[in-house]
Amino acid sequence: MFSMENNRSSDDQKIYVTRPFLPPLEEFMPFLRQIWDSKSLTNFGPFHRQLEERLCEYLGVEYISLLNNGTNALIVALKALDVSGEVITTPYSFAATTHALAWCNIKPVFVDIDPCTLNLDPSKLEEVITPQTSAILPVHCYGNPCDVDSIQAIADAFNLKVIYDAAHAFGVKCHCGSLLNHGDLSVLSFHATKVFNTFEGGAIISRDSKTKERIDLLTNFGFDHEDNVVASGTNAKLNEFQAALGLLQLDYIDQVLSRRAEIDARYREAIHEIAGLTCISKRHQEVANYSYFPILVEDDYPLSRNDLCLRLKNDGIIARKYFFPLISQYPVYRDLPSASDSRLTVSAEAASRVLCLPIYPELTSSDQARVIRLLCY
Ligand code: T4K
Repeated sequence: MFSMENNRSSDDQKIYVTRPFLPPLEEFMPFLRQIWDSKSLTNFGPFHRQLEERLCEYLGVEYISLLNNGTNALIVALKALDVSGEVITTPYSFAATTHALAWCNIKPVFVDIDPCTLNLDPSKLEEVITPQTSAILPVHCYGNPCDVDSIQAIADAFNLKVIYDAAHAFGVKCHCGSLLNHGDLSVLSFHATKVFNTFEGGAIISRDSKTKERIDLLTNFGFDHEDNVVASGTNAKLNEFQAALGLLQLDYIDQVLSRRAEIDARYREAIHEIAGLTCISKRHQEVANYSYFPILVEDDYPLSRNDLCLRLKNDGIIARKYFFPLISQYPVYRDLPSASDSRLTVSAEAASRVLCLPIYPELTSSDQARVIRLLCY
């Protein structure tokens, strides 16, 4: 069997927060040959359609649309549902979550997070809803499910749409099956740094065929057929090279996830013994994807978070502060009334303490031991 641990080039001594998984190159060559022979390169070609079918089956969802990245997928999702006015979202995420709103001329309204899951706190949603609020944009941060039932109950009560930024949540299952079936739409990222990658890529999961059709149309300039443009769409299509890579990646996804699970378990065991470091709890989760390994550096740890990050860096270990700074602290958003630090204390605390440790299938056991040794004091 193909060994994940031996797939790393020997001259690369650095340990990164993540490394993309790539299947053996020779297995990709027949796909390339087919693309070369058919000259079908993009615009919903045969590999694109096959990948949609296989992903629906693998993820346990009914409709999926493939796009060229997760950010465009968020923007298209917002456009597809005609979201406007104000949208409630989390400041504790990657820039793309809020930037997607800004690109649609929507005002972000930041709400604080739950201290256990680091996801949007449903108990704080109601107080910020105004007549202008049209949707909620929560993030399943690190692949940990949001409290989807509470969020849906509020959305139903106030007639709001829910679009989940599920960029980290490929393959995650909650109490009732695929997490991606919650809300009106869920958005995935297939970026190189993600559990499942197509170099760049993304997807939108929808609940009915009409919505999928609208998403596909918006992804392709708004064409409904060659003589008719019915909406001001964009070009956000995934090409055949990337779709083919996705098909091959799917053959390895179970191996990728089980190697990630081993690494996750080993970190948890080790960190349990280290005073001052805590792991994020896995609530609301039946099947995890181990997409990140965040730890929180507490006051009783001998180093600050930044000093621990530096200590690792000095040894060639590139951990990352996902997500510091908060999006609400970016100069472009910090003047919004909802961005005030006093309203976002849990988020600020998490952002000041979090450090994501290296986790990826080719992280060797000895490299992981090196990381753990440096955490111990
Ligand atoms: N929503 C959420 C919640 C997200 O986290 C993201 C993306 C999005 C939406 C948007 O989805 P996309 O539009 O990206 O599909 C990275 C990724 O670029 C970004 O996709 C991701 N979230 C974010 C959390 O992380 P950076 O700027 O930290 O990536 P970078 O280039 O520093 O890479 C991190 C490490 O990964 C490097 O130190 C080494 C390794 N790496 C990276 C790349 C790109 C490789 O080994 N090879 C590579 O090709 O943002």
